[in-house]
Parts: sequence; structure tokens; C-alpha cells
Amino acid sequence: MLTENRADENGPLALPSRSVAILVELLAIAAAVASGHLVAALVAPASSPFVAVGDAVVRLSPQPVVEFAKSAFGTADKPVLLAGIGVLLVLLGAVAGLAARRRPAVGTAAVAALGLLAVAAVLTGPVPAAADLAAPVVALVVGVAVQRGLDRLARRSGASRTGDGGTGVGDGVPRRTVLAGASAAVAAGTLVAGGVGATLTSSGSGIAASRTALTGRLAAATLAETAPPVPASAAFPQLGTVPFVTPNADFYRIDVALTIPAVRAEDWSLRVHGRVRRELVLTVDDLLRRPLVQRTITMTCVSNTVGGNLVSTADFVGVELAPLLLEAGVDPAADQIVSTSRDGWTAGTPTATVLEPGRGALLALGMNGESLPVEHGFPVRMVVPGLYGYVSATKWLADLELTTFAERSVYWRDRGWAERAPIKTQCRIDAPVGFAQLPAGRVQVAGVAWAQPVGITAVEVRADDGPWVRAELATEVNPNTWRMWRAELDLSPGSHTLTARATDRRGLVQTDVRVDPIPDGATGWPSTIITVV
Ligand SMILES: Nc1nc2c(c(=O)[nH]1)N[C@H]1C(S)=C(S)[C@@H](COP(=O)(O)O)O[C@H]1N2
Ligand SMILES: [Mo]
Repeated sequence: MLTENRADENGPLALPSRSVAILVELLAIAAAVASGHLVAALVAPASSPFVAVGDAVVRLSPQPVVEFAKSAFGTADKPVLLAGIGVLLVLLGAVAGLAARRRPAVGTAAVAALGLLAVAAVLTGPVPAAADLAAPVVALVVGVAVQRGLDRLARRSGASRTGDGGTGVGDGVPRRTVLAGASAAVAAGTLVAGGVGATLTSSGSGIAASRTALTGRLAAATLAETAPPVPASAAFPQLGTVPFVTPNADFYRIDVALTIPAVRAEDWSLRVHGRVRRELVLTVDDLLRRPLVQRTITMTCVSNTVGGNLVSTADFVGVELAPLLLEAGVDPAADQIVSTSRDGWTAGTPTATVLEPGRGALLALGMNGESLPVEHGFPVRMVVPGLYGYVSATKWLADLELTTFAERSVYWRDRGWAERAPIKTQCRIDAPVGFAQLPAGRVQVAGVAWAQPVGITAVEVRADDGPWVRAELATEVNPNTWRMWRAELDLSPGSHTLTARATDRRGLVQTDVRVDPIPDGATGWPSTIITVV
């Protein structure tokens, strides 16, 4: 290195070739991204420059763009966004590299600007913490250092090529060999850092081990309240209804997380603050020291269309949220609880609903006999029976602020959805499936209905414009869960439209008025067209 420095002081510098200039810039950007990814994996996965910028893009995108991305790419929207950012980086690197041939400062500035962009992305992020700065700052420093180092080598080797007829000697070492060696070293370092970072993040920086450990602790804990076992009479699987308790792998999933926030149970804490007498900070250990309750709850997404499947049921284990709030001493004026997830998503829940006697809102740690799956909010999420998920069910919970609806808005409210959203009474026909061909005679119809938190008291079915036939209801597990139903209809050959409607314990008959999910949940009767032959 010393010999090279001397050569730099004495030797002439020359314009690097176009391809070398582009290579230098791309290597600098790649090294920055990879080193940032590695540091993030060790410190705070969401602070990886690549991911943080992607998250910021999602955060700042106008709603129509997000909706378009979802409809165009479906669940591939996230990989598509990350790939798009990758392509942009390559194009930007190429342009900056070319510009840097004559003005080396441009190349350095481009890398520094990208680094600063990553810094800004984490700073404007959801729950900014000092540790989040480590990854983008390391990326910035590594990127600038690599860019300047390789750029200088490239200019020297260019000069030596013209000066020494292509062999280029600096104290015995061909300068192009030095450049090639340095580039290869940077590329190798980049691959290793990126690879190790990716492995650590995908193995979840110990998330899998943390989940297993928490599952064990939950299994060993004494529950203050257990959920009664779900009786076989609560479902009609032989008729084609979904199972009463949804296996975790089949539980519907909805979130705007670009990458699943990776928080180990050991590192998790929750701050309860705002309009409270006394701020609380709770760890998982703190939660496990409180009475643990087990409850079977049906969750529903406001985006569920009539007949849709964004509704699932699980046995949750967690601690009651209401006593926690009372402990913190909630200001009676604080009518909204804003919950924030580790990835910055927010939900606003009416304080009165959570404090309602018997509502049973939970900070959940367990789901169907294990700790929460990462995609369902590990280590801790909120679950409030009777409210759609977007106003209550925050996953990867990080923060609870007692505030007012007037003071603070939240993620989906900012995007045109309702401020408050109790679940609407609904039902679904699971069998027969649409366009089924069935033999004439008695046709078995079965499905589910839900009206959390009051429960279902009746379901009726009819064929075409015929009379409503009262369905047989399966055993009610509790009013916060769905209820299965079945009925028999005598059908003549031909095509028939089967329609169902539910009645809840308030006596409310499900309305036939069809409205879209936005702003506060779809209504209308589900129907299925079948043919009897
Ligand atoms: N952090 C976070 N939590 C979230 C969301 C989200 O986008 N981010 N979506 C909510 C919505 S709209 C619903 S319906 C439920 C879905 O929970 P599930 O994916 O476990 O079924 O999570 C809620 N919690
Ligand atoms: Mo939702």
C-alpha cells in the first residue's frame, strides 16, 4: 500500500475507461448495500439500507400507487419493489460512474447521497432508535471509502497503461493487477457481507430459536384462564365447512410489511405512554409474570368481500390489555389508543372498547399452541374481539400511545378508511362450491357466520326467490368466534342461486344492501350459483 501511495504522488493520473468507471461505482454501491445489510442483520434488521428505503417508498407512496401495485403484482408486490430498487441502483451507478470519469467528486457524491437517503429512511421510520443508524452510517462510510479507493486505483492504472505501454509497473506491481485485485477483493467482501447478512436475517437473527423458547415458556406457564376445548359439534367439516380453528399456516395474512420485522422475544419491549399518569415499559418477561389467558377468537379483515376468506379463528394466549391500561392510569379524555408496530404501521383503537367489561382485548403471545408465527406478529400483537384488524390487531407491537381521535390519525385512516370499524354481521356459504353440479333432491348447504362480539343466533338460506329456510346452527364456542351452520334444500333440476343471511344476538338481520369494503367493511348477502341435474 505504501508503495502504491508513493506511486500516486509521483505518477500521472489518467481517465479510467467507461467500463472501469461504471464498475468502480457499482462496486462501491454494492459494497455499501452489503455492509449495511450485514450490520443491520446484527443490530436491527429493518435498518438495512435496501429494506429501509423500500419501506420508506411504501410509506410515502400515494394510496392509488399502493393499490395498483397490489392489484398488478399481488403478493409479489414486495419482491417486485425490491427488484425495482435494485434496477434503479444499477442505472444510477452506471450514470454516476460515467459522470465521475471527468469529475471524480460526482462519483463520491452519488454514493454519499445514497447513504444519506438510507439514513433519512431509517430516521423517518416508524420507531426510530439510535441503533438503527448503525447500518446506514456504515453503508455510507464503506461506500465512500470503496468509491474513492477504487477510483484512485483506476486513474493510476489508466495512467500506467498509457505510460508503460500497458504493463504498468509501480515498484514491481502492475497497477492494473492492483486494480483488478482490489476490485475482486471488494466484490468478494460484498458477497460475503451480503450473504452473511441475508443468512442471519432469513434465519431471523435467532428468531427461530427465540420462537421455540417462547413456545416452551408458554407451554410451561400456568394459565389463569383456559379456553374450553372446541367440541366436535362446533363444525361440519364433513359437509365442507372450514375447520373451526384455523391452522396457523392457513390463517389469513394481511399487512403492509415489506419484510417481516424480526424482533427476538428477548429484545422486545412495549412502551405505554401519552395521556397516562404513569408510563409503562414492558418486556416479554413482564408479560409472562402477569395472568395469562387463553381465548378462541375469530379475526376478520375489513377488506374481506362478501363470501371472502379474510376471516380465521385461533386460540390465542396473552395478557389482558385493559388492566394494563388501568395500571398506567388512562386520562379519561384519551379516547384513542394508537398502537405502532416495529415497522411503523399504526392502528387506532377506541379506548372505551378495550376497557369495556368482558371485551377481552389481548396482548397476544401465543397462537394455536405455539408462539405467534413471525408473519402473525411475533413476539407480541394486539387482538381485540369485535373490531376489524386494521383498527385493532397490530402485529410486531412496539408502542401504545393513549391519545385522542382528534389528535392523531393512523395508517389506513390516512388512506380513506373509517376511524372506527366494528365488525359487521356476515356469513359465507362454504358448500356447495360455486358452479357445482349436484344430483337432484335434497342439497346440503353449509357455511360459517360471524358477528363478534355478540355472536350469531340464526342463519337462513334460500334458493332463488324461494322462502327462507332456517339453518341448523352448530354449537356456539363463544360470541367472539364464528359459528358454523347447515341446511337442506329440496331442489328441482336446473340452475339455482343459493343465498344466505345471518342474524346476530342483537336481533340484527344481515342487510342485503351491497357495499364495498372501503371505508368500513362490506355488506350484502353471499350467494352461490349451482346446477342440479
Ligand atoms: N404491523 C402491522 N399489523 C397489522 C397490519 C399491518 O399492516 N401491519 N394489518 C392489520 C390488518 S388490516 C389485519 S386484517 C390483521 C391481519 O392479521 P393476520 O395477518 O395475523 O391475519 O393485522 C393487522 N395488523
Ligand atoms: Mo385488515
